[in-house]
Amino acid sequence: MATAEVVNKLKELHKDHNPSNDFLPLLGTDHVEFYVGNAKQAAYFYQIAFGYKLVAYAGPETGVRDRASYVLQQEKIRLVLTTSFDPNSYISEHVRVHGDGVKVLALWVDDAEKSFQETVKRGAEPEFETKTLTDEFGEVKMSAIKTYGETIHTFVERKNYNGAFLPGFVAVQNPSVKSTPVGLKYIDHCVGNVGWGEMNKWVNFYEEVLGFKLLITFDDHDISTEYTSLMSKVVSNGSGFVKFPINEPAEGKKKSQIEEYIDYYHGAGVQHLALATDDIIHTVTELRNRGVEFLVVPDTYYDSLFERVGHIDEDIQAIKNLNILVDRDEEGYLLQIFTKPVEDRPTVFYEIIQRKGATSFGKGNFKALFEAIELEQGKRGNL
Ligand code: TYF
Ligand code: FE
Repeated sequence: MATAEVVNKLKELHKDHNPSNDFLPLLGTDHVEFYVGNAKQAAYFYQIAFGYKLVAYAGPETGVRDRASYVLQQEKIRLVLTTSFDPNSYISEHVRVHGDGVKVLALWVDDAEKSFQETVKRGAEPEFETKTLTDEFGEVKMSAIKTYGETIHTFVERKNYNGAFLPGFVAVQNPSVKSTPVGLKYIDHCVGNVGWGEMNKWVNFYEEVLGFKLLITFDDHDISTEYTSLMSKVVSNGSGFVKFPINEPAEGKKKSQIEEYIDYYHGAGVQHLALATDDIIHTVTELRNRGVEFLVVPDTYYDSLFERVGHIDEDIQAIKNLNILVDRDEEGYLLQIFTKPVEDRPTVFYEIIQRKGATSFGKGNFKALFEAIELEQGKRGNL
């Protein structure tokens, strides 16, 4: 699809959006929960390297006997890192199979029970029914449904709740790790990788069960290099604030990056979280100084950059030095960069994105980006 079409589609999809007839009005992403082998050390990484602040904790010291959870926040982004002490728990099983990875994409709603009823009625598989959690700071209602792989969507209703995170968590007043934010603001999109031939099934799921709309289709011709290939469709909720691209591997001369992910994650799961900043030069400079590793595109990428995207406000030399990618659509441009996987397994990674009007996903960068990914795949012996 041409960029102009994408932009028009976005406008068309959201212009008639009326929250009162949306059966699943979403207020945004509430949090993303990872199940990990050692939450204490993962929390240190996210505080020091990514600049999150530890805001809440649950564990033995707070009366939770079987696990520890760290809640990290930077502006609107909230990550929860959970580790289990019980080798037979579903959490430990998740870590055994997938390594550290995303279990929960939690959605912030006005009505957790209605969200559960409406989605289950349309075919969602329940994970857990609505439960009410209370403490001295108020009440939170939560329900959950299953999505691709072992990932779940929790619906979180927090009316008048003014605790640090959820009942059961204790606010952390003075974290021992002194973190400095890097300018990350909100989650722009969350991407899932699914198995061969499964993309359309999951796109249908988001359309039929959650009432999302198909926003963009990238076929294997859009997303292929000389060697590898994938397909991707982006679904979005009514307000346009929640966007879930779904990737599946496609046949190429060599192994698709999506297949590599599936092999190491042992199933479908979250591939990347795109985090928005409004000063990508500052954010990426900080992340690099703190040891975060990024994919590398060749210097020749920048030879034709101006021709492709025209004028940009940022200093081109700084963009080139930091290896940031730029793309333009009808509405503006975007700057983006991708980390290497943040696990030993080539599974979860991050995108840092700054939108300057653009509402698209950086299609003009796909070739350079996928070649950069292949370079890493080759180093791992997985190409
Ligand atoms: O989310 C997106 O669509 C872009 C591009 O494996 C992308 O960030 C798509 C697939 C992929 C890596 C990046
Ligand atoms: Fe992305």
